[in-house]
Amino acid sequence: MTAPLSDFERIKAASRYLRGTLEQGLADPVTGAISEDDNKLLKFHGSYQQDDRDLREERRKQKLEPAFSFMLRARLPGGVVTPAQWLAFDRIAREYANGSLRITTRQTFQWHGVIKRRLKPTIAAIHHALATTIGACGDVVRTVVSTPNPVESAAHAHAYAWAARLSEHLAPRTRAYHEIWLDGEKLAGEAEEEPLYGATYLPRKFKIGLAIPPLNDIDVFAQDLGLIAVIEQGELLGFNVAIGGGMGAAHGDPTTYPRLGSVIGFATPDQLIAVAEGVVAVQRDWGNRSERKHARLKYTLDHRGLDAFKAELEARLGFALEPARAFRFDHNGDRYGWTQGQDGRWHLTLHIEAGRLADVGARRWLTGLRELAQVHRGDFRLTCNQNVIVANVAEPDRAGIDALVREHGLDGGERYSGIRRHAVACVALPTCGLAMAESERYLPALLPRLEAALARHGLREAPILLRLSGCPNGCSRPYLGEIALVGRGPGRYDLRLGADFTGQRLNRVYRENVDEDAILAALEPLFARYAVERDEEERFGDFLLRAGVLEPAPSRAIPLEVTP
Ligand code: SRM
Ligand code: SF4
Repeated sequence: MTAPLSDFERIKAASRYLRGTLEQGLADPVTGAISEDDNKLLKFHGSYQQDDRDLREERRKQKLEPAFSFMLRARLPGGVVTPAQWLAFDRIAREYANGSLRITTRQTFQWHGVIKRRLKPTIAAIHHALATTIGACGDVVRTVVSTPNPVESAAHAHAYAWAARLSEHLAPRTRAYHEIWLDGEKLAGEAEEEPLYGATYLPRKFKIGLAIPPLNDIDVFAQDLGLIAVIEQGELLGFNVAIGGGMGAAHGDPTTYPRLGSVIGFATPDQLIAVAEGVVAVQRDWGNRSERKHARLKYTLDHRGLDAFKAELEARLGFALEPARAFRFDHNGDRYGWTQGQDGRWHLTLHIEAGRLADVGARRWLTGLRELAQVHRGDFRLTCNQNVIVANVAEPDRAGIDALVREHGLDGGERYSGIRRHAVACVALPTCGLAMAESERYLPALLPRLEAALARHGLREAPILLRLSGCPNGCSRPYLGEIALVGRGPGRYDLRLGADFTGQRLNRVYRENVDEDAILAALEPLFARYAVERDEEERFGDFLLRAGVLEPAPSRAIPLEVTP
């Protein structure tokens, strides 16, 4: 007997291509919220209803409804933003949202704290800035990420062009977005078509990312579909195709787990769109629509078998993928400071702690970036490590940019400790409804303590990937952190250790459900050993395995790694 479809599938099917009763809900002045069903549809439009969790208890006591507001997420393929867009996004942050712009781990912007009656003008303002929020969330292909690689200009151009093409090709086609938010002409839903998605879209979210070795700054193996560019003498030969990556898991439920993508072959550029569409289509048809917690592509693969999935894909494509080509990643994370591209233009990577651009006390980063956008003549690139690159700067403009960066205290990246330079934290409290513990707000307190411990062992400069998540959903990709904290409850985390520095090995739990003192107590002796026993250039995660601190994991997750 086949399992019944999940309630979410019913809502999608009845929604008339994502319309539901959103318009009526938005117009209802009695509440700051919308209905539960519409909430699910709203995600496809790039927004989540949230409430300020810091105020929940107080408002409950006062018999008030929660302080509802909405988070909006832009769909910005490859994370490229023009200065004009930056200024528009900054204005939206100050006029419609909570005064901050949040760079996400998928190189786009989020706005938090938009109240219901401002949702429509906010989305219209994003649209006028030539951007969109459609498909930034929901059961569709989300924003396609690509390496913002500032050095190899031609390679970046390839990666960005493909990210934009894939994102456009795989975007939802419904006119509902225009009708609801942009006063577009009303269509009868029945007349509409979603050629790829159909009326019920995908079983679950779907993520695509492009990496250019040796840099794995997007965590290509965490994507449902990861594409690894193969470039020889400046020519893009094609992409190795990795499928089934994903981070999300639930505490205490071994049927959910993080998984690294498996490399299934190589596609030439002229095959790429068909291959991407094919993978999405097989997942659309084979993915689990009864149990959302098992609906991601990674579970489809483990349930049906990688070989069966590949055979189905190739049968639909009408050709076989070529064998995977050699590739090698040697690092993750961003390089701070100025770099010069092959085309002679300059690029400045700025470190933005947890991706939050706001003016708080003496730290006026929102203003700083606004002033940069007012004079900058190139573009900006957001990174999957929540940083920003002031890209394509001509030599004579560098001094002016430097002055603004210094004036606003945005020049820390190069001076920071190794662990601070490589720290990523998800949003968590107070906006994330799923957070079990603090993350973004905890990072500033945790980092100095970790830095002090590292400094005691002469490890201030050691580049260690630190990932913090407020729950096991893994929005900071914590299972790929050399050190990671995954929230369990207020002030308590699983301490996970032992991923590598290239995003190709998952970490594992070292201490379960512990507080900060226990975390630091567990790490200090490991830092001490690392300081004296490591091999030259050996990374912390690799050391922990070689030294026998961690057992090598027999993992379904290790990708087929191909090295030259
Ligand atoms: Fe995420 C859900 C924030 C990247 C896995 N994620 C959420 C929600 C929307 C909470 C919710 O469902 O109510 C969070 C909103 C918090 C807030 O207040 O803003 C949220 N996720 C984020 C962001 C903003 C984290 C950040 O600090 O930057 C990232 C936005 C990315 C973007 O621009 O699209 C973000 N989320 C990720 C990533 C990393 C990635 O994709 O590279 C992952 C792990 C990769 C993956 O998808 O497997 C991730 N988010 C999840 C999951 C677990 C999915 C799963 O398969 O189990 C959830 C929960 C869910 O979908 O049910 C989730
Ligand atoms: Fe929220 Fe959990 Fe994602 Fe952090 S990892 S943003 S707490 S869903």
